[in-house]
Amino acid sequence: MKKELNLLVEKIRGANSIVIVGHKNPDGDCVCATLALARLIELNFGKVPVCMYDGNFPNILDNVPNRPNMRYYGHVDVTRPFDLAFILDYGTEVNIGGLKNIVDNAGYRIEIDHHKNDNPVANLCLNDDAAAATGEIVFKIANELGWTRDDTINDLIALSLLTDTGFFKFARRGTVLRMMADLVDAGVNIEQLSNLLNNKPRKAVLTEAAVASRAEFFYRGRVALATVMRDDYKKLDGRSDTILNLLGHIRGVEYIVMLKQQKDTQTSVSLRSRAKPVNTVAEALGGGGHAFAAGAVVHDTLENVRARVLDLIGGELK
Ligand SMILES: [Mn+2]
Repeated sequence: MKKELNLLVEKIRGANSIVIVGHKNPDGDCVCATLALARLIELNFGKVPVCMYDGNFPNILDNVPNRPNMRYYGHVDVTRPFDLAFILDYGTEVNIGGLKNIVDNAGYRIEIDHHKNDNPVANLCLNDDAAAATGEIVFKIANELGWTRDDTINDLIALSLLTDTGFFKFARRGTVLRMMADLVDAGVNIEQLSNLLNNKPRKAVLTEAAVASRAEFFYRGRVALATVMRDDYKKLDGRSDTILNLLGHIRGVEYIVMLKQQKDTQTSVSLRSRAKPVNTVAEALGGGGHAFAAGAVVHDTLENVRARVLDLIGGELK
């Protein structure tokens, strides 16, 4: 690690232009790790990296520190290649989306990621698939190199840890909790950070509530199924975890399914399970994911996909 970190410092020192990107449709970890790294470089090297994203920027992140520094790539002049590109939290190459050219054209590439990935795109990889968030790796790098941090950086790192672990529900190691303890001692206020994420448009939340209230139940209440029709899908801006969470509160529910009608013949399936792993069901539909949270996008009508999902889950319940 020492050798890699020295190389990282050398590359930052030698670069006149630096870009930091993440995955398409960025989430809390992606956005906050990106902004934290940018601020760390600014504070410790006096250089201001350009932060860019592709896809939709989630409303819940509109109040995170330094949010205005994160720009949609289509609005940035990128005719001149960057000396150095950081690629954060991206998982696999396809997730880089429209930022791919910017990454490819950069003089040198460094990636920092906590996803399993057999085909990294960078020259230097600072990856750790045991880390709970990309922000965890950024924090570790900053500490090992003795970089100065400020309140903005601490808040951003804390936000990346909080969002990617579901406020520590999915924390598998003590490391991430010890980091959070350090951040709280340094002045981070978890309640404040939690509140600043409450920033969804009214129509999105009301639509989520309406969809949840129309849920159907199968197999004696062991399966809850919510359906997002096309008109509602637009109001949700593609994100609707609240629906899954709400249905997960119901006693006796083991599987939660959310179907979204994206187009007439394109239906997205989100699956959550409290019992057996559900990624096998997602894989049978051509998707994948984690053991208890998985999904797929199926090129078929809502009705057909609904029948297939219920059939597959019925098989799991036997
Ligand atoms: Mn992440």
